[in-house]
Amino acid sequence: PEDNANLDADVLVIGAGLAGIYTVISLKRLGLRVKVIERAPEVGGVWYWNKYPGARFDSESYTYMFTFSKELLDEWNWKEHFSAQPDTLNYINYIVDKFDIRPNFQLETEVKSARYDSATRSWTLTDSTKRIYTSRFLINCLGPLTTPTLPDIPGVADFKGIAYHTSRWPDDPVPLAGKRVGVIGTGATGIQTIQEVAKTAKQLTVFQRTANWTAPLRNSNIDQEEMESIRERYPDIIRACKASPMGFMYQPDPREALKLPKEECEAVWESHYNQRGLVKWVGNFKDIFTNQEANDLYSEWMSRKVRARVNDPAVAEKLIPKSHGFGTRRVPLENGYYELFNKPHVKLVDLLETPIERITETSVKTTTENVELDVLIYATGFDALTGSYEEIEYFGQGGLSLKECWEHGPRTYLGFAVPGFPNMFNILGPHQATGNIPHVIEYAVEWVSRFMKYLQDHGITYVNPDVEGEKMWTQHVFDCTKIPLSAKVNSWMTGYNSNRPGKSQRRVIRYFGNNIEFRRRCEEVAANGYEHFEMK
Ligand code: NA7
Repeated sequence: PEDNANLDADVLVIGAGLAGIYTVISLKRLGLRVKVIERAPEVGGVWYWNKYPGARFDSESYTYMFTFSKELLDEWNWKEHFSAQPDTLNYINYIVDKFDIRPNFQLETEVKSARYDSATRSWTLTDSTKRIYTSRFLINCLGPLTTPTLPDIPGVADFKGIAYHTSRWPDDPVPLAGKRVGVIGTGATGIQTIQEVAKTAKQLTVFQRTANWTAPLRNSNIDQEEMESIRERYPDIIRACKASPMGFMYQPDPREALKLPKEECEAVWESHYNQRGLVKWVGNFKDIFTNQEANDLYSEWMSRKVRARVNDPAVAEKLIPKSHGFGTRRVPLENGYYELFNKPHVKLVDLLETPIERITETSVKTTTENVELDVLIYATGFDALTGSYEEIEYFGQGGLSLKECWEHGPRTYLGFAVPGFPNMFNILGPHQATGNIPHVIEYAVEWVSRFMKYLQDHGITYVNPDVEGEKMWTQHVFDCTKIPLSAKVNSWMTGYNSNRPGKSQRRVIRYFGNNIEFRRRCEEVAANGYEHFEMK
């Protein structure tokens, strides 16, 4: 098992998104032979797949990026405060070329299974053409929102017009101008899509089941002068992100909404509303996130904003979420979303009142109407976090199946590793910190890379977390769900997916702890010589 030479790579990585890309950059620095296998025809991961109309950051571009290279920070100029998908994909390709890692990627290759062999301490991956790839280590960079879900509604396959899930949008332009378009889903994706499609469609019907909170984005272009001033502030911005619980440049306001005079609260909220970006969510008073009464106050204040922007009071009420408070699901940002519903060609269908009965060859049929459509867009989300792991068959020691191990929900050690699956690490998988994704990826990849260096330095060819570590971490992950209100509502973050059997109730798949605490715990494990990892 000490000889790597007859293996195809020292490390095989699955997935060529930001996590896979930074893994290659980091591990190449250790002199390791790294190969990434990716099913898409291009690198980019989520930013390759999600090219639906209107796809862009909701986080400020100059915070939602890699920070590991000063040169990269110096060279890359953001065009907008909230980067649109094509420019983000350019950014990713720029990184791949700058660090000269394109040869490390094998694209258009779909891994179907990954099997660990105890005798050789190696992994064998098999792709959809039965070709095999071998390595000492396997790093899964599958992405948390990878596996799209179509709605579990009769007739989905019957529709004869143009139909796409937003994350499978084609490269060729989809004719939307002058068409009758329907969008199912009003999550972050639906809200972006709706705003773009409404610009040219003849008629747009929005099929909304759960209304979503959204608030102004206030995007604008960044000229050269502003970019230079942002660049000067990079050290401060990066410091702020590292000091923030979710990795964004805003800190939660340490004051409590419940303890402040109403006028003072509302003045802060008004000021946030008029600013660009996520401050109105992640920069809010700290009790908004944990105290229902405080959250109710803010949600009521936000509801007034919706009512002021929508002409028809009945439509406004439908657009105001009733089942969850502001910020307890992912808050997308908007530019004129509510005003769209004042336009004659945009219609809201409330699926809670009139559910979809079926999709026909030409229409979406609800309990009260038949909406004829040329184009049907499914913005119906993903089988989050665990879905991508279920698409590959993982077999660990003695043929142990990951599917079976995770049958009642994922269990990991630090979100990085799973007992019985030696020499395998997960980046941004279940039970690992999330938030500002590029920052989270940077930390996770750097932690794993430091560990790989340690293994290299100590001549270790076998590493496997123990069950005790898994038990402790899983308990910690469960404990972290006790406080935040976001852990108590149905959303992809709580493992809820009405379209997948067995997933229509909440499951603990996400880490609800904060990034600072996550890093503290991971650093402690490293400082203690990687406790709870068995090594040979
Ligand atoms: P989300 O946030 O999971 O949203 C999916 C939307 O689709 C949501 O409004 C769902 O309503 C709706 N949906 C799903 N299935 C159905 C069916 N069967 N019928 C009607 N409506 C349905 O996914 P997104 O792609 O918008 O966002 C994912 C993340 O990407 C986002 O959080 C950002 O981080 C980026 P429901 O709420 O289930 O009633």
